[in-house]
Amino acid sequence: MTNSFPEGFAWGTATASYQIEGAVDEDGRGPSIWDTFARTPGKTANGDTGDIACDHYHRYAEDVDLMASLNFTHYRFSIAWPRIQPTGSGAFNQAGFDFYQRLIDKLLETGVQPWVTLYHWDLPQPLEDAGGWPVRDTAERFADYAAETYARLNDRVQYWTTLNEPWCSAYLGYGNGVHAPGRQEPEKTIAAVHHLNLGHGLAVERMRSIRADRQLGITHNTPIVAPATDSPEDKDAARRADGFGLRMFLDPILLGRYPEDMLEDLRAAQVDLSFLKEGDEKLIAQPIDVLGINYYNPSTVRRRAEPEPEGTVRLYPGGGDLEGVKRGFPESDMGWEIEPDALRRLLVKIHTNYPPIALYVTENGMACKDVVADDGTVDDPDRISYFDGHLRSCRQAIEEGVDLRGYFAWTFTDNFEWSFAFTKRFGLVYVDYATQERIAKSSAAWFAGVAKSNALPEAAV
Ligand code: GBH
Repeated sequence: MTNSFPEGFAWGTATASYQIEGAVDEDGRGPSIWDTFARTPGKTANGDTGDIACDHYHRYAEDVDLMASLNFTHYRFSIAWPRIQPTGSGAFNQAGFDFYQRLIDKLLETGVQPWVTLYHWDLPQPLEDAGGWPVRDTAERFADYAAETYARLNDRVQYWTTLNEPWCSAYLGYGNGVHAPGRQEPEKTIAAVHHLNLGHGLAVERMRSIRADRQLGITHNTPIVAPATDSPEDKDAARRADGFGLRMFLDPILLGRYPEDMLEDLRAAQVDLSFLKEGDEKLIAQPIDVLGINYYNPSTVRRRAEPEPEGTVRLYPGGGDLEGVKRGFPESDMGWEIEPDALRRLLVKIHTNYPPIALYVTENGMACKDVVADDGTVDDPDRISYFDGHLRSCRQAIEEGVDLRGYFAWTFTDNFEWSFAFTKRFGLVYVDYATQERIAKSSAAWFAGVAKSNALPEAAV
């Protein structure tokens, strides 16, 4: 097998607005659910917020120069809805568009292709106050925002994805509440899933009618689930975890219908499905051009026979007996298991089970305990071997027929890691938050070599 990637393979890094931008009160930006959540005591590590983060709003030009110097061909970033439409409906904010215009101009000038994510979790707070994603109106509001943003920026941006990881928005936001808005109402999560799917479909329909020849799609963190044992109970647990995590999202978009076994389970768990209207599945199934997959770790589940521990908050309605277990793989600083081959299996599975679609790995990466050495450098060999292993896995998937067109490392610089705030580092570039100094880690140099040669080194790292 060759170590080269197909010609034109996209090499990028990915980021998200709230994790890097800071400048939360500038130029007319409104508050998002992440501002509110992060400012609520006890929700994030050390009570930290994204108020300043990497100060990317002011440092975007230097950041892009550094990115270009590392040979990246593409950059996946998200647009902050509350900069564009401060209250989530009604008036648009010109200064918000101006920032992204400047960023896009700078990218194109330096030869980096922009890839836009329209929603990476920063819902305008007034929309949450009106009910958030469990409410249908939020999907309509998202489509309005997406259409206007696309109308203004489609001239120079070829790649557009609607949502980043709606799994997180629905189940972490409204199920166990570890993400904004922090609600613990698992019975509402399926309404949130549906309205996220619907918002995606409505947005794609509107965007396509404005200009048809752009690459439109969505990014999912679909899990690759295995049962802990071969017992019928664990196999059924795996079916359900795969249903909640992968099929409730990919089936309506790519097959035009929700999985029947999941709808049956939900009805049996007394979940009110009246939000599902005639014709919705058709709206969700707009043709798309690209599917982004974010992958970090394998998932192994069992069916817990014992009752849930006191105080457990469920992720899924009727899912109290689903329990993740570890297989004994090495772990990242997040405590997530590392199994590069699972990425190959995930890509092959999607390729096998769904109609043909161009796939991109839109996130993959590892948190490490990075430290600055006395000579001012940051050496992160574990991250290099994580990337090397997962890229070999991608290479293998391509060999097996998967139409994989690109790979985005998570992430460019260390940044605000949601509820873990600044205690976890995922970057190729180290950030000293006291000074905002950027230091390219050894993984950045390694990646620059891969991107430049469009190939992996001969021997695995
Ligand atoms: C992504 O989410 C986000 O898009 C990005 O913003 C974020 O910074 C990045 O990843 C790193 O976290 O139950 O222990 O097996 C990642 C979504 C969902 C990945 C939960 C890990 C299971 C952990 N995550 N998942 S575990």
